[in-house]
Amino acid sequence: MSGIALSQMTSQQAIALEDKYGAHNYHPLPVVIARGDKAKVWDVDGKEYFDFLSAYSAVNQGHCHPKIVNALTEQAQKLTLVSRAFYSDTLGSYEKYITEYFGYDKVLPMNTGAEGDETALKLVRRWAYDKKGIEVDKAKIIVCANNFHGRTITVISMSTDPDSKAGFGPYTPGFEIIPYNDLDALAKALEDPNVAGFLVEPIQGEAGVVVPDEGYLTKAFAMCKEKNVLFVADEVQTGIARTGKLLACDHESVRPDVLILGKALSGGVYPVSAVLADDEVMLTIKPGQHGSTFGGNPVAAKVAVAALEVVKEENLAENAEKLGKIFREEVRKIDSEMIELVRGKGLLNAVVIKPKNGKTAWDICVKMAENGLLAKPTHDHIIRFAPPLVITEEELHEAIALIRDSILSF
Ligand code: IF1
Repeated sequence: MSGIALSQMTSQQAIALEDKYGAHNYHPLPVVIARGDKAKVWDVDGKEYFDFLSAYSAVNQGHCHPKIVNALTEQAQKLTLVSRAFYSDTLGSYEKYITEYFGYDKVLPMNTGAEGDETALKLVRRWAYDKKGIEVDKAKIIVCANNFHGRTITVISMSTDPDSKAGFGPYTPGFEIIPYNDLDALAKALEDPNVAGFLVEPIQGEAGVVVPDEGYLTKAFAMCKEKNVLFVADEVQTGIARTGKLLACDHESVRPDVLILGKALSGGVYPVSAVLADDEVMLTIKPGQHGSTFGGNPVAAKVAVAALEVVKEENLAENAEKLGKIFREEVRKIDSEMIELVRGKGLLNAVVIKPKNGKTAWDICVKMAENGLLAKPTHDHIIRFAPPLVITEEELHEAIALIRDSILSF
């Protein structure tokens, strides 16, 4: 497929159309992708790239995984959407499958990660009033600085990132922000009897793949239990085998009271998110109190089952664990003063870049794109490297060579 134009459109035409007719809410690398397969994508000119972003960890199963695409196309020709005004022949079996897969009583199906977080926040508040007995409208939820949980108004009300938050006020109240990976700060915040939940990313993705100290999740969970506070894990980005275990919480055998999933729950084929919890929490929401037109639709149900089956059938967590170790070991060997540090778990890694002669992480990403590897900086100085978990060891070594050549070219 090298060099054969894959699309009638040139890169320039595609970019110009997006610029003229689309909102300018992104600043993409100047690469126009036309096709994806496994760990690779091709641009409109047929140039091949390793995809080291994986649509922010949504295509863990690899681009256009045939089993997942087949699930989509088969169901799409039978029944796509009936809304939850009626039952369907697909939702119940999906709900059974996913609740047994992750070990929870029930699931509340949604579409995007942000909706998953919003749903979790509503569940925590309803549980606070109906079960914990907190005075109505007084529930507090603790979150961490530098979090990323989505782009809706309530979710950015919890944010400390000016880009995500500034200029969108007034904000939703009821959130306490503490430093990440700081148990003393958590202990202090938990003293407030109105605290209902602690919402945390087991690894902070957008913040730059910030891995907390060993034991942080275990101790934080124990402290929450002691204070009858719900431990809510946002595994939208870290879940579905990305960090070398099915869930990032599994590295510490922590079972969140509320688990939020998204992105790779569909293998990047369709928007699917889910919130899992046991009956005590889940049944605080009654008919008519929450929902979504597309939540749990037949296509999403079939796609999610296929995507989760692939994770097990292809041992994606084990592959992520093994190849992640190789990635960090090999990239740490690159002899460049631009590499400040390499961190991550499984195949969710980041390299912190020290600018050199005015060259930054962005310049490295542009150079890597020229060399056939796609990655994008998160904030100014950190490059996230997150290939599809189906990448082979041979491909990984090829990719590392491209990363090395690109960085050493400065
Ligand atoms: C963008 C970031 C990553 C997430 C976690 C919930 C959501 C996300 C831990 C919301 C989404 C995406 C959103 C996308 C870019 C990407 C991202 F840079 F924005 F922060 F991955 F780190 N929880 N993350 O990471 O899920 O509603 O998007 O389905 O908004 O630019 P969503």
